[in-house]
Amino acid sequence: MKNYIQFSKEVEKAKQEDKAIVALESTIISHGMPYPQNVEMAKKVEQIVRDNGGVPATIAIINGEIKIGLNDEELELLASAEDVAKVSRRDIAEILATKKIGATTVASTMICAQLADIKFFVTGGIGGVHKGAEHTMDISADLDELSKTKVAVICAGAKSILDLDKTLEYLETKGVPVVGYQTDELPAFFTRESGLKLNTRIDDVKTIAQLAEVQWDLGLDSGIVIANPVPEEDQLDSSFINGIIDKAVAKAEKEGVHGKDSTPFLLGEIVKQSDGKSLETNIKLVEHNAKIGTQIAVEYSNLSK
Ligand code: PSU
Ligand code: MN
Repeated sequence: MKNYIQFSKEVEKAKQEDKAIVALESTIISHGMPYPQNVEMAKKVEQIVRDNGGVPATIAIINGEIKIGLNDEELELLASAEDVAKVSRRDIAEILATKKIGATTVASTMICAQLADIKFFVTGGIGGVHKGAEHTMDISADLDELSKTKVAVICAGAKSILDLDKTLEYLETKGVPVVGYQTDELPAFFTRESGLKLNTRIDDVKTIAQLAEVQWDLGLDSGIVIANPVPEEDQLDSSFINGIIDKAVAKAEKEGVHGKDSTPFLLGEIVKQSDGKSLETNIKLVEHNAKIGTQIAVEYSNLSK
């Protein structure tokens, strides 16, 4: 195979020193948050990974290369350029071959992380089964990726722009372990609770690292969802945020937004309609995921030492 992968200096060094590397996605930067909060968030999250003993590897596709680890200039480009493609599994080859700029989603970040031999990936929320999927068939490619790619994804659950019940059912069907970190419920991104009980709760990071080791030792080559609720003090009032989400979903339907534009449209509407409150919470929960996710990655790398 031709080499499509370009490691940053920091990640290259981390590989040689066998340090815990934590993947980060770029769609959250390019299509998930407004500028300049997006680039500030990206840099802060990288620093949190370092502060917790890991090495951050933000992933994107630039000029025919899969970049594993971005420099400041590349982060700025992803955060502010107008023509950044949203790249899921289906789009990777096109964006590489045509040498465009692409931001990777959960699905494609998992693929690139696996190619780079990185096993832990921190983000905000995963994609899932959209509301009304029984008519539209809009189900994020993130879910199938989780069923077949060996990367653990630390997130705050999924936003209730999605049908969370069906999202959990889909993951169960596909055999993806969903672990609640210090919670019995699937967190609903902006809020700690969704009313949906999880099958697995684990309260310490070491046991989660051990679960990952067993899963992959057995050749159960799927992803793992580690659901880490937003900190208590940062969560939003559920009736406030769900009211905004319902309006955003209705607006998307009225305007005929669909396909890959659907999630970015809904995320943008929520930030606007909440006067930036949702953005503050979004940033806090990603930061918290970076801390817990890095602790898990460090524990995992210690298991084999
Ligand atoms: N949910 C969020 N923020 C995000 C995304 C989802 O709260 O930024 C992004 C992630 O990159 C995720 C993608 O993988 O949206 C899912 O898009 P789709 O539903 O089109 O698969
Ligand atoms: Mn979709």
